[in-house]
Amino acid sequence: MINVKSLTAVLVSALILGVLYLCNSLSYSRTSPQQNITPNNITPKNRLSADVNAMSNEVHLVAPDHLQYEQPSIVQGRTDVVTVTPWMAPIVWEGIFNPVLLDGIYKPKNITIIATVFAVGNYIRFLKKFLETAEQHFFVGFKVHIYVFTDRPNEVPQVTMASGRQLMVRLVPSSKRWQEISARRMELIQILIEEQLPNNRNYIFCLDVDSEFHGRWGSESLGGLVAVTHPGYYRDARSNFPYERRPSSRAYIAPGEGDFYYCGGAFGGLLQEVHQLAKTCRHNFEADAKEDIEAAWQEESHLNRYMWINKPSKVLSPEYLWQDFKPRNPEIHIVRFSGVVKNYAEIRPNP
Ligand code: 5GW
Ligand code: MN
Repeated sequence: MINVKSLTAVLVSALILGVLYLCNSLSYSRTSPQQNITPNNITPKNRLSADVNAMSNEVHLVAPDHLQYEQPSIVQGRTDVVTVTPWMAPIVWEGIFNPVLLDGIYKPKNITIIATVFAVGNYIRFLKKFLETAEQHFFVGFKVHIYVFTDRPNEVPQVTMASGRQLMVRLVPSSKRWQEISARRMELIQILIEEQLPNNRNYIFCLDVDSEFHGRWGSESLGGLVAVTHPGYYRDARSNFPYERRPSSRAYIAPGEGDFYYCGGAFGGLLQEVHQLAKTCRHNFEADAKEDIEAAWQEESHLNRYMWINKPSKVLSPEYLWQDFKPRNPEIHIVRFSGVVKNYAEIRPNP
């Protein structure tokens, strides 16, 4: 005869065990979703939200569902240029990335791209073309906040911007000496980033105003710390780079040292990375100034020193800052951003 009491006990304990097992597998699937989902569950139509770890958005790239794009290859691609640094950072050239795939990855992240541009004194005349062409080529389809630092707020041009894109104007004092404007650039960038830091997943690019966009500058350029190789020196031996060569300067780079010569006219990255850069360059610039020393190319020299010690995680080819007067070399398949030819006597304040 079956004992009702013992049967109940067995059933209850089985139930408890079952519940315990379920709880356990649920919590397991939360921390490590991939291992707990049988292949049958992953059909293209029902990717589970558990597939994408909430944290993973921060540390690795999540591909959009069902995106069709050209098959990548590890044996065919550009052979005329180097696409990776010795410290394994990508060097971005036309033809090595897929813009559709990259936009598909970065758009859902809902990030904001901040751009800073200084238009002090006569340089305000460059702002209109800069803004108009940014509208056509710079992070199209993304949220973009452009901060203009100027002493002539009334002369900031009206440029129609797409939804999600905004212009912010910040007043800076006029100055006769460029060295003062230049010195304060890093300080103002540092202060701006400190205000923006609560959104530390966002990116910032600091750009020269005397330039125009001619081609896509987008999500392929995103990285922790991003530098652009200078169009004037990228084929040269490092002994010929115009680094600061006096050991008494904090921007000093010895002959035989240094990687590339980077532009002061374009750099960027994640907010906290560029904050560290701006803070360090400003500090070194001011400490040099106290000892009456000004680096050969001001903040560009300090930037080069910083980037030599703190290797950029992504390097942009000279496509990302060309110069209009310079004939294109064969490896330049597209010019994305380029400095205009300017009449120095006309635009610069007296030295
Ligand atoms: C720059 C050099 C000498 C005197 C004045 C300036 C200057 C630079 C200025 O009067 N106003 C100003 O807004 N700038 C900002 O600094 C612009 O954003 C400019 O693009 C940037 C760097 O100066 P550039 O563009 O003259 O430097 P290069 O090396 O690109 O010729
Ligand atoms: Mn410039």
